[in-house]
Amino acid sequence: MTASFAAGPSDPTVQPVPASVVAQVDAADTTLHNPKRAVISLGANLGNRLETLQGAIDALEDTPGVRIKAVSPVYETEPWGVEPGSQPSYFNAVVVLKTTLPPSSLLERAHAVEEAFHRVRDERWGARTLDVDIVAYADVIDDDPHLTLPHPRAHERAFVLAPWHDLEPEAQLPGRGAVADLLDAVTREGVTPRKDLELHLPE
Ligand code: A4P
Ligand code: MG
Repeated sequence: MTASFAAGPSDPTVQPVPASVVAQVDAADTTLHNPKRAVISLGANLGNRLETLQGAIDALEDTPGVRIKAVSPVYETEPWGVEPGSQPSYFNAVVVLKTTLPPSSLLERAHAVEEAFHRVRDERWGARTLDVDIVAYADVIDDDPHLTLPHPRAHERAFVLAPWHDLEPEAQLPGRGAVADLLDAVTREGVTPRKDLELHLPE
């Protein structure tokens, strides 16, 4: 969008485009020509956990403007943040994708995928068929509670860091440092690789 158009032509019936809209359209244009890398964490502790995780990967790939690049190994993990023994264990995995969607649209899509797998939101950290979180989007750092980037708890969770490190040993979590160092600093207790299980890239 050009500045002269934004400033408004002389025809009085044509309203000038507000600068904020110009900025948004320009940002969307830039993303379209320059796909961004995002890291997504998947978790399930109800239902058929492996099938759900694979279904979520396939559904993300079916999103226009999203291409899955890598899928991590599967980990079986003790529920974090709740009384031990009060919930079934999770299966967790991480995917790396490239996307032309801006972060807000990627989050909308993540929620739609959760809903497709009958996710019910009743209590925070409650058991769920599927959780799809955006761990990181390019090098964006943003403390907006609706979409905090990177994910505000990713740096302290072995169930996110371990599968991500398997995929990308050199990865950096924006604002937090090397994933390898973060992983060294947290306990891996209760985070077990399930080498007998496998998720795959969508066909
Ligand atoms: N939100 C803000 N930033 C983000 C982000 N980067 N990615 C907002 C995704 N969502 C983000 O999330 C609540 C709100 O967070 C959303 O509406 C979104 O706008 P939610 O998915 O509705 O609820 P939640 O997941 O129960 O809450 P929360 O606080 O996001 O929980 P977490 O931190 O995702 O933890 N234990 C094991 N072993 N494995 C797990 O996967 N997951 C959780 C959920 C707890 N314990 C776990 C696991
Ligand atoms: Mg969540």
